[in-house]
Amino acid sequence: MTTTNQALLDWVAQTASLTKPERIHWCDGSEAEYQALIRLMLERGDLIALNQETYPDCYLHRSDPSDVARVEHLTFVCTPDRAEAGPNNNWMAPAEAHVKMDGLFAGCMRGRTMYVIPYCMGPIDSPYARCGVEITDSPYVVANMKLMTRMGRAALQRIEREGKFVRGLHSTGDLSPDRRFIMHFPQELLIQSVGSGYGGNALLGKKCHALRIASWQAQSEGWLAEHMLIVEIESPQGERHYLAAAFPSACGKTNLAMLIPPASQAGWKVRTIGDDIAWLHLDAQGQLRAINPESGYFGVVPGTNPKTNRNAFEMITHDTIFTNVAVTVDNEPWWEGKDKQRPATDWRGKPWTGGEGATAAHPNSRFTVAARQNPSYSPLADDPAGVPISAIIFGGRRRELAPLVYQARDWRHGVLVGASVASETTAAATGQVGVVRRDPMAMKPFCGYDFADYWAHWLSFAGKSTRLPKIFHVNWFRQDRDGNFMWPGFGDNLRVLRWIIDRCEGRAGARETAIGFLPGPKDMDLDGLGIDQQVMDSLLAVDAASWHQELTAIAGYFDGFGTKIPPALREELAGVKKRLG
Ligand code: SAT
Ligand code: MN
Repeated sequence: MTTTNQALLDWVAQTASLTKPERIHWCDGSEAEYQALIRLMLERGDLIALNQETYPDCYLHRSDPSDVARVEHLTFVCTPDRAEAGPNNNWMAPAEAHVKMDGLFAGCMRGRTMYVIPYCMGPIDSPYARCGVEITDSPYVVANMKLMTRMGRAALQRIEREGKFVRGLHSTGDLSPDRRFIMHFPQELLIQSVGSGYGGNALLGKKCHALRIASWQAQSEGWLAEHMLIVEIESPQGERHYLAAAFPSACGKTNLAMLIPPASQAGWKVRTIGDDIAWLHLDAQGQLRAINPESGYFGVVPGTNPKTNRNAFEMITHDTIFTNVAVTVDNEPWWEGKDKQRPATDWRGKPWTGGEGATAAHPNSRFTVAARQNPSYSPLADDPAGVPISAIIFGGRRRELAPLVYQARDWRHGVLVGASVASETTAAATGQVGVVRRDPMAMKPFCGYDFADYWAHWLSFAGKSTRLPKIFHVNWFRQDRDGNFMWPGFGDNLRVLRWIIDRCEGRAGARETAIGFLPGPKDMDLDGLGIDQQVMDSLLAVDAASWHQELTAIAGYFDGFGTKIPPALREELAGVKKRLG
């Protein structure tokens, strides 16, 4: 396979002369190609076959122990003007970054195969979809891209039709953290990543393209590229709604997107459109529509079981690549929260000995699986027109303060709600876990330009449509004094989603507070939940003193963006303060 696109041919030739691969393989995206890659990786020891009777076509990849998560401190946005990247990004001048990366790429593919992966983010025939080409020397990356994107021949044909594509160059290099960089050149529609083979660092279609570069394109073209799941909810009467929800990595997007209604919610159906990324466009009628640019999931494994997420549990029993899980004596994958078994080896392949605080599976261990394997998969995920969004939900992981749910007063206030999201850090990125940090719209690690400009872009939608989705904030993670979760979460989150939908339809009551609208005691269906009224009251309380502190923290955070902060956000903040009294 090769191409008629001259720019692509030239780039492949230039890249080959820089990186010196032994051979070049153009990926066609076929099943035969995938199987050949799996065989190659099995031979090389890059993959280990799991129990093929109980887990057919499932494999385990153990990454380098120093390479187990995204590396935000080594991720850069390289714009000519530093101010374009903003205080929310690490910045490097493009010329300097190019010299550095060319040095690291020089000869890095000697003795290796260079894979050329044409891919399409979004349904191939969607006007909202965008293409890219990733060049990589990692067969593991190719196999993951096959499961997670529409890659190969059809994508290449679209590239040849359109001429435009995002370029992504990746090499695992020597996997040394000292020589690891993930660089973005938004003006050049170029990504360069070296020194990591893991997830968002290496699968360049995902966070690098579909969020950092796409958010940049979206700003200039009038749409939104967001870190959001997309879920379809159907009532017992057949009424369908589509919700988009932004939570930081490892805060339950996949679980919410695959929610299984509990017995008390008989007749409700939940289907998954996407679990991580949404591209949102206004249509000619002013309706915001979403597509999921991906076609597979790269989900957190630990905690997945039939109670927390039966759909995910079932979909990862075949044709799945596991990364950094533990293994049982029966050669089945194992992770914390799976079952009562004791693993034989940990994620590094060492005999499992347990020990204080140790986990057998890495906390950021992942499954890679095609979306079609999900029992709750919605065929609308392949609809070129996307789905109409009724509500946008922001959320974070917060032990205290943020109530279970509240509704923003209007779009402008909703942008403030999104911009002030804070969440406890998780194992999805290297660094300390459990510290509260600001993570606006759950995009802190993913917005490819200055947050102040990004918020201005969000605000601009208020002038473009009178039919915008309603905006909400949720927090499933409130804890009591003893550290117990106060809200059951998982399937019971449907009760909250139902209130959200009813608010969108103008059929649910609410009580107005300083921070927005919250459900009153009778406004949410709590039948059969068995939760104490006292606990509910505290889940839905707005404590003025704590919120004053929060507003001060938000104002301080905004100060970090200097004079670029849109005045509307300051006004909204002042409004909340005034209402708090
Ligand atoms: O490593 S990824 O960026 O793909 C997963 C995540 O952090 O959301
Ligand atoms: Mn994510």
